[in-house]
Amino acid sequence: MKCRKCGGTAVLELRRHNAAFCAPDFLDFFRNQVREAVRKYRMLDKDEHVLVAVSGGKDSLALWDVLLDEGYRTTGLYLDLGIFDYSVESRRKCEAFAAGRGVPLIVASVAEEVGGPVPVIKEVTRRPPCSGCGLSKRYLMNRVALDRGIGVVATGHNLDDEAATLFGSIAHWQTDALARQSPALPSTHAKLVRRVKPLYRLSELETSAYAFLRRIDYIVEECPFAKGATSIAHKEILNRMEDASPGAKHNFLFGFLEKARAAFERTEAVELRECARCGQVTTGTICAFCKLADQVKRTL
Ligand code: Q46
Ligand code: ZN
Repeated sequence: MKCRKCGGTAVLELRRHNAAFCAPDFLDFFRNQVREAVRKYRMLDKDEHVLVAVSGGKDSLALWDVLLDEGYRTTGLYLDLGIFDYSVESRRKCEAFAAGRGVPLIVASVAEEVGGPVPVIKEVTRRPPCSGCGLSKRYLMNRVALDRGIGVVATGHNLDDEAATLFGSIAHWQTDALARQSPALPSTHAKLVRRVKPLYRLSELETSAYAFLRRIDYIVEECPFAKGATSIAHKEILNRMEDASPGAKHNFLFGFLEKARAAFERTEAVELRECARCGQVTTGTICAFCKLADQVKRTL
């Protein structure tokens, strides 16, 4: 196998691109894909301060690594979900990464903010753990960014994540979710920061290869609650499609973004208000996060 760019020995074959790369040229390819994502969706300004949400996994740490390499001013945000050893270990990975690069890392604890960690939220609400966890993550990312005067949060969602989310939304025809599915979500209220996903063009395999070649020490284990999550089942279906026809995942996601997404965009604006309790944005009187925190505190 020869590198498509330099003709040297390739270390990685990317079937969907019908190409193989040596290590330096793969890293170049990877960075170019991130640059292209940022350019196409005008995700970030060069001198802008970026809050990078890190979980300790390969994707988010690879994202932080590329953004630092590209010269962005970044601060990491680790949300401690309180999920047993998984959270202890993943926090360690983020702290070690930040210390190694000499970059700031903010740690916020779900248990402190909500009144209980994710496993307790799951018991109290009797809902799937990812429901309370996802809600808390979205809320805290936005609030921490606002509190620090940072206008944009970057997350490590990759092509596989985005394609699986799209698959799930289509399977249930969740038109609101389809309207929101985008590599870059603009701010629609003074208290909502922008959200961007600069890795949306890169597959899970590619982020793993990048993290490996850059010697990033990340947590390999998945969150214990990820097992049995429907998103994993959707990823498996998409992987089978990809095996049979390389590029299928890419075509599925990119075809939607380019040809179909606009059809789901809402015409009438949703009225956004400020939560009577915490001041964050909501469509009701009290936001979903404050309601969740109330429920947890009442039960404990
Ligand atoms: S951390 Fe939280 Fe994920 Fe674990 S509980 Fe679900 S949402 S799976 S990315
Ligand atoms: Zn609130």
